[in-house]
Amino acid sequence: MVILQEYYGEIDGRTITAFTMVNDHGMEITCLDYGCIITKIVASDRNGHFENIVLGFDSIEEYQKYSPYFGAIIGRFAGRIKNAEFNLNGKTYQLAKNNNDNHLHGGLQGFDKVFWETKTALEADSTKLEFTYLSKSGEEGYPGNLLMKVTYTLNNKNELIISYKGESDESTLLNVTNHTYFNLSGNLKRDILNHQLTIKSRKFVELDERLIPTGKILSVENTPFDFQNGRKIKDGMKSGHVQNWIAGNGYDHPFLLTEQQNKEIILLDEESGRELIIETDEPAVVLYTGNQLEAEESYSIRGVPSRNYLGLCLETQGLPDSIHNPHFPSSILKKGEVFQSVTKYKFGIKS
Ligand code: FUC
Repeated sequence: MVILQEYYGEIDGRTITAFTMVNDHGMEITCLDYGCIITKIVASDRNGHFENIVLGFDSIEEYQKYSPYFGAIIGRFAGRIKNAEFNLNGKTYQLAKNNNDNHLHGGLQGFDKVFWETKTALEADSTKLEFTYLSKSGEEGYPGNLLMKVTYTLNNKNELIISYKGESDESTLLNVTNHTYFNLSGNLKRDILNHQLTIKSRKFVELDERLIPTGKILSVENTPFDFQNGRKIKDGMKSGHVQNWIAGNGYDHPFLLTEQQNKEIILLDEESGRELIIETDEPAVVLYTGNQLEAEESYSIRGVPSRNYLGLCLETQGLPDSIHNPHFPSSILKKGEVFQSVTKYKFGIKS
């Protein structure tokens, strides 16, 4: 196992380092000490070809100009908070409005746009990157000084393990995830519409036109949202289901997981044979199928023009806007309590 380090770029005169963890099978993960951004995951297909399977850029300028959160850690709050405000313990907090009148993915300068102090650790069968960030009280409108730790581990079982730990000196909101866009075809050869996805979930969250939860939790039964026995992503593109249409002809929805840490999410690209198994202790996963990737100002992702459905996100997390929906699992982090969660991504070949 090896960890390589190289200069990646600069923001405001501060150097950004790219760290590449390589395991004994040749699998590689590259990430930055800015946003904990995963810029590359290089994994083998069934013929032993190693190719990149995530959306990312080779310069920080492109991230700053174009990135819809490619590969980054999202916080303090993944997903939307309606009207960018909430009430906690009798006090109203105003958050940054960065998605119409709402708050999205932690605000204008969330965890994806800050420097993280980074330590490396090399063990016999794994390599680790430990990222630390102190989010000060008042940042983006949130209360409490919040100390965050995120660890990326790559091991010799071809697993990436992301663990999160957060502690605040005042009660606050915390709902974190990683926003990697996967495309298992390799080097963006094809879009993700033919990827096959299985999710152990019987219920998903209904969204309104602004992609805010209505408060209703719907059954997946007899809808394109039933991934329990696996289905292709393209089923949701022209399904005629109002929820697919609202999302921009695809998926942008939280699914409540019926099982945790037991192969609850499986993504497969039959053509390359690549399979990704995700296990988490979070209550939900947001499936976002890149329905808005075709930006007004066109740009390229390592030479491939950006277009809708070029990548998909599987964001393990709590539910968006939970603070306004008391029947959703809570994302309140109480003063002095420690938040912890772990998500494991196992990269393999379907036999
Ligand atoms: C996802 C979606 C949003 C948004 C963003 C880039 O998580 O939920 O709708 O487009 O990422």
